[in-house]
Amino acid sequence: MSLIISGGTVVTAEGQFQADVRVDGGQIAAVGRGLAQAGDEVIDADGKHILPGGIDVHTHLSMPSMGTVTCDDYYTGQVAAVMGGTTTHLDFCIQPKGSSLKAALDTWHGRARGQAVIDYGFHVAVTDPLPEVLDEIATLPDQGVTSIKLFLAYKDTLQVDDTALFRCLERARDAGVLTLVHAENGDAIEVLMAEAVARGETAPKYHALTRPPELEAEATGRAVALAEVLGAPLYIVHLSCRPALVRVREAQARGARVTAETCTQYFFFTKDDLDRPGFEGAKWVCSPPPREKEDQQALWAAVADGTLSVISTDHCPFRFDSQKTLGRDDFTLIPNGVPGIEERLMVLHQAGVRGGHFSLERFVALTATNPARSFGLGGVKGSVAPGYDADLALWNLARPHMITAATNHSAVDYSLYEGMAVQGRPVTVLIRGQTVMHEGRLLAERGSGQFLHRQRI
Ligand code: DUC
Ligand code: ZN
Ligand code: ZN
Ligand code: ZN
Repeated sequence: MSLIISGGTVVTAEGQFQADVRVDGGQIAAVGRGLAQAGDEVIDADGKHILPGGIDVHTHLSMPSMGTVTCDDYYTGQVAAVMGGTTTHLDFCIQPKGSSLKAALDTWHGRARGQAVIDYGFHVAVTDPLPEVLDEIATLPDQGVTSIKLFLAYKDTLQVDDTALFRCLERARDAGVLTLVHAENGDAIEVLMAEAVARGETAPKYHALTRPPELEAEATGRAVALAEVLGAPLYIVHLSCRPALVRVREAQARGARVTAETCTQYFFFTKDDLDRPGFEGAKWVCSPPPREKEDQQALWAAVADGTLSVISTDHCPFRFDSQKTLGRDDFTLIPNGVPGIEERLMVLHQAGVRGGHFSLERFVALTATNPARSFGLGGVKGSVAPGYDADLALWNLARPHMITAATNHSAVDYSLYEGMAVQGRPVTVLIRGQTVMHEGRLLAERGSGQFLHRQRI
């Protein structure tokens, strides 16, 4: 007996068409007209759009940072994800200094095991590039991990120097591993932050003012140059501004193996949001910070023209009532990060598709198909086609919904999109053919999410 999802409009990166979807053994067996046979279990998708489940390749669940830990664990963060139509995420496993990458991965596996309700994988952030750690990069693909991340900011905690970046790019290239870079010049930022604090400039807005776009562009250009010399693949995370975009576009025109993502929040907010009354602006403190209106316009154009191929969240939630407050008297102590794993698809559908910036097909490409292909999940996740996992989000594109923290599922106590009205939301979500969400009810069993062994890049 098969499962048939009948009568909906299938949407892929390439097109949309009326079709049934036949699911056997958790995978899509066929997509076409009139697939239902006697005895099949049928889900009626009449009037619904059948999208591949969203893939969010940039999240931070249960991550220790700046004296606290992100407030979503693998359960709450993934429940929030699935409620918003996301069925796979890639999370950052951070190497504690002195530790092996293997030990760090073991810790992260321990956090996810028994908790997960969606499928997941890990990138490893290399923070301490000891010789034996560099050697370990070649062993990562056998552990199912085919991406590493390097921070060029967060001096004295996460930041690595150019020697480490260059060596890691080289080792990663040889191992079939993609190198991700957080591109901001952490040395210059450190000086600007110290000078601001010395002048008594301690409010949240100074977070944005001490991280100017030029310092993102500089670090982006530097990472691009090192990768180009090596012929190594490079992926710039959370690109936020026009000057950094220019570096990526130029590199791509030269034929460099450079891809980049932006994150939802950079389309919606500006540095002025950090200057909201009182301490409210702390809710928007993330790095890079929200920029200017012109940057938003540049990002919309870049996701439409292909310069940027992925939109992720950088979901890094800290509670406003008890965690952001660590920086009440000094913006440099505000934990960096914003939530968004539940809102991503709904607000991007609203502003991106309804707002006329890109098609529904491009929305699917940016939020599911391209992320899968870029991160070693091509042919497995991210499309509605035979052979793919049956990770499907049935959307009612006419359904109105108001975004509010009160009905969100994350453990965080605010939403950046509070009060935003959207039309269109996922109403049923399947993972490997199992219904895991229906009409806002969680149907997944805790622990049913699987770790994904990703292919070499
Ligand atoms: N930026 C954030 O805002 N949070 C997590 C890490 C990062 O680079
Ligand atoms: Zn019907
Ligand atoms: Zn980052
Ligand atoms: Zn991040």
